[in-house]
Amino acid sequence: MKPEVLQLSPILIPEIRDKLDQLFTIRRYYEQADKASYLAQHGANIRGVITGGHTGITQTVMAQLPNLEVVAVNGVGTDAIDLAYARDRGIQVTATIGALTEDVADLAIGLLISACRGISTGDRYVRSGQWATSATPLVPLPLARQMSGMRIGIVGMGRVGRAVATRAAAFGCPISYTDLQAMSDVPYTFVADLLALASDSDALILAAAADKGEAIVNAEVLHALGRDGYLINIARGKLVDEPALVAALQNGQIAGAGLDVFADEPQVPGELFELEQVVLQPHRASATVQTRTRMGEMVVASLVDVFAGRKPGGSVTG
Ligand code: 8YV
Repeated sequence: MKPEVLQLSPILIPEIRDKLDQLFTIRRYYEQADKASYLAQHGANIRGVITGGHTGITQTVMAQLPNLEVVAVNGVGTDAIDLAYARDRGIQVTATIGALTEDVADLAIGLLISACRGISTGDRYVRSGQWATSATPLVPLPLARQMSGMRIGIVGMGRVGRAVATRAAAFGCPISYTDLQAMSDVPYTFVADLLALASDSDALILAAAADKGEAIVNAEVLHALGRDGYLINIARGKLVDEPALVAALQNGQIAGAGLDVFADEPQVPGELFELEQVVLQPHRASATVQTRTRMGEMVVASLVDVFAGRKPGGSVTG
């Protein structure tokens, strides 16, 4: 009998879907209209769960899976899972650690360039036909902000933070960072205080885990970032006080933002739609074929390992 696995969020790579169906009986929870009866029907047989990083799994759902052995996160963030509860029940939680570092860092830099240089604005301008009909076609839009050489402040010097730093360094950007402590193995400037980091940075890039669920980027931090500063978030929306961010952008207290993540996804504050200096993405920093394939392979491997009684790679529960 194949182990039963409850899938909470879709997997888009056909080869991974096939592999999952080959090895396990996959219960596609996310497709069910009546989730409560589906759980009542299948909950007792479920030995594994597949879920996304920012969507996780609630304790209420876990409580209805009495034989659950493993939650395989198709992502790196485990902030949407009660790890203490999982540990208490002996449920292993695994994540695709290392698989998406490069893609997420790429998008952070992409968002920064796009926000500074107004790439989306330029694209909209050309598509709308405005350029062709402009009275001054040689000066189509206001001048942009140079990205090379910007002082970059990185919040969280983990895998993604480091990958962002490597890329930013190639653009000639001086790099500072904050984290719980200084890291002896990186050549960048450690700044313990987030406010001080924000005020010394032209762009603040959020690459931190959000396990504490705290909105560390508040009105004060945004004020410190200042009217020439940009905020880039490829981590978690809940790291930012979103109403304060909207106000800071509307009032010109910061220059712009590049956001892949939001506090209440897929809801995005409508005020942001009106702001040209903001670049928006629907949480897709890891969404490339290459990375999602690697992530899917890691998800499959951790399920296989746990069901075979082996310690899985990427375990976050120890
Ligand atoms: C994914 C993420 O969008 O890794 C994470 O924690 O938030 C993202 O990479 C998500 O996990 C996709 O399932």
